[in-house]
Amino acid sequence: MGVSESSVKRWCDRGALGSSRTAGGHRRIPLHEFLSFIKAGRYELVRPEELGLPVTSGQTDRVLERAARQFQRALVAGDEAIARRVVLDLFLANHRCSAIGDLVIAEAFHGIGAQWDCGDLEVYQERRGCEICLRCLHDLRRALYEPADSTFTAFGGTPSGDPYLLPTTIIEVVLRECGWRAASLGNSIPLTSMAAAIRDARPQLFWLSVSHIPDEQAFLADYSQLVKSVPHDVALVVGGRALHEGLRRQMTFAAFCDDFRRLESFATTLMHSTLRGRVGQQQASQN
Ligand code: B12
Repeated sequence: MGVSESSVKRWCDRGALGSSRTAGGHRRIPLHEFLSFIKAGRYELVRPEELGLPVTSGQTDRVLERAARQFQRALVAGDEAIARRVVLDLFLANHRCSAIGDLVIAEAFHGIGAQWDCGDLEVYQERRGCEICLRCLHDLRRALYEPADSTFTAFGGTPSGDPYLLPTTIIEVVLRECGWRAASLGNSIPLTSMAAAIRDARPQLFWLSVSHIPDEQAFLADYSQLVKSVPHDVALVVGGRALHEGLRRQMTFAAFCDDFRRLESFATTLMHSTLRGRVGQQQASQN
């Protein structure tokens, strides 16, 4: 951070910077606590490489639109350092992960799709770009706080035959940022197996990310079986480019969201209404 050791100790002792003590009496600061402190105080991250993070540019007020173009260029060129720096800078500049997902990552990949369509891109460039992007998302995941309790648990993934990993990985990060204990199960999971995961772990929210459906009739049949097995207290949220209106009309769900910012507001509302419900129950039992 470029500040003195005694300042850091003082912040820790005042509780301004979350820390714990090691057995030897040293202060230990979790990475997510440190990054939230930097974000809240608008401090500069002087030597991010010491923490295994990409070197930031120092320009924290990036405009998302410009960032999307820069991110796309870095992905196409295979420049991982720049791609990771763009994403981390946006995060440190207090942009929500949902906005980074919608306005930078999805935008950059739409651009990559268009370049690929016009024959301006080799297949390897697209695949390499996806790998780099997954590593950028991993950086965000490391930077976020992991809730210790499982009050708000969420998981999800993509159904059989859907190889698209980016949306489900972005959702994990978006929900973690709003305080959910969220985990992506990955891609191409049979819906019967998703039903088993829901039965085993009973999350409050389950997301199904659908970007490609090899056989729509088979998908609808498996989906209706999944819905029958989902308990009423689990919110089933669906989204993804393959869920066109005609298909959605034949499906039942708690919410369809067409981007990550809508998913974030749905998940936040769900958290608040659950908490309100609990307070109401406590008050009723006290009366
Ligand atoms: C990367 C990519 C791939 C990779 C994916 C790798 C990986 N590990 O994820 C691979 C190599 C698998 C692939 C394969 C193919 N692809 Co492809 N692919 C893309 C590309 C470039 C990016 C997709 C992506 O991840 N975008 C990032 C996400 C975040 O954006 P998004 O999908 O738009 O999501 C938005 C919303 O839908 C929403 N959302 C998405 N999911 C969810 C889920 C929930 C719960 C919620 C709430 C919201 C939500 O959030 C986003 C908004 O911000 C797109 C181009 C594009 N325009 O997107 C083509 C694209 C989707 N692919 C295309 C094609 C044609 C193919 C292939 C058929 C190519 C081929 N001939 O083999 C195969 C299909 C193989 C198969 N079995 O499915 C076409 C589809 C055309 C069409 N009309 O459907 C596209 C549009 C490219 C193009 N311009 O032609 N592809």
